Amino acid sequence: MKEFKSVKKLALYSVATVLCVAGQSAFAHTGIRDKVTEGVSGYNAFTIGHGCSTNAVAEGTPTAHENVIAMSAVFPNAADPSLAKVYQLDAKGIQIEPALADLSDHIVGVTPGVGFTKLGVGLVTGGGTLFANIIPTIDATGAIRGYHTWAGPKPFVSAPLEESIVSTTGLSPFKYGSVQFNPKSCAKSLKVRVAVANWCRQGPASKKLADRLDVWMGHTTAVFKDQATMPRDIPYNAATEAPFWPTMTIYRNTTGTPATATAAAVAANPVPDTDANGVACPVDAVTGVKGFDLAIEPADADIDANLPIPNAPYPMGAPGAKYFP
Ligand SMILES: [Cu+2]
Repeated sequence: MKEFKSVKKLALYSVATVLCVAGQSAFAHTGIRDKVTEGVSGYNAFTIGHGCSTNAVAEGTPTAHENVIAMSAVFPNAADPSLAKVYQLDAKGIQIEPALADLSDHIVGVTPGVGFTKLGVGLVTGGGTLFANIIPTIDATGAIRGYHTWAGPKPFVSAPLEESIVSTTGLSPFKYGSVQFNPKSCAKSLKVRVAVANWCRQGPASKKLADRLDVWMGHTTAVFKDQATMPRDIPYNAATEAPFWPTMTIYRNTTGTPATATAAAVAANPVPDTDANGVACPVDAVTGVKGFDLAIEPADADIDANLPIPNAPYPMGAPGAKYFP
């Protein structure tokens, strides 16, 4: 099944896997390239740092990775707030229960009872996409909730992300909108967690193989329940540690931005002493930094509905047999 790897190739793999262990960020597990600042829209990308392998070998052990042949993503930007989970994080990044109902206290333009539609996700369908074939996931409101993208042969022929030849990083780009923190919110950042799946094998025959896909999110769901395909074999305990998610962190612009030759100055939006309800914003005892971090992630029902690549003709879905489940 797995071809023989030369010593030279193994050396390359060990460089990649060392990076994996070191950071869980750049060039490691699938992540998101850039952190962003509030009030700024732009282009970002998922970083596909390596292909699929089984969790039976610990991350960091030199091993062959299967080529990535398809990828899908689900953003936490549904209009229905029950399709996302919003958490305040403690100083160690641990999510505080219960989850918040929505982001209306913290993000400008988000109204109570409505989801994070302000994220402004947009599609990039040409000019350096990961694969030639890409279809957006569009909800009833016309919003882009994520996308599915795959290597040919249909309808356009394109190559997989070659991991069996040399360790490499693929970039799958997307657009994001301008997000503004409410001046009366204590939040100093918002971690936008995105569910991502990289497929390396296609069709029902691959279902028993642990290297058929990598699912990049913090926990299993009813559909994505195989721990061997998750970031690691042991489930995260959300009460004691921060789970791994591909994350785009949006930082509050607490200091403001001076004018440049091409842009006007941006006023500071400092974390206030107290929030809209008169509750004091927390100050970190060690760093003296005021405010807390928030995280938003797609809920299980949203992930299970939109992360699998549907079996339908282009442009409604990927051609051929279902990739997963
Ligand atoms: Cu990794």
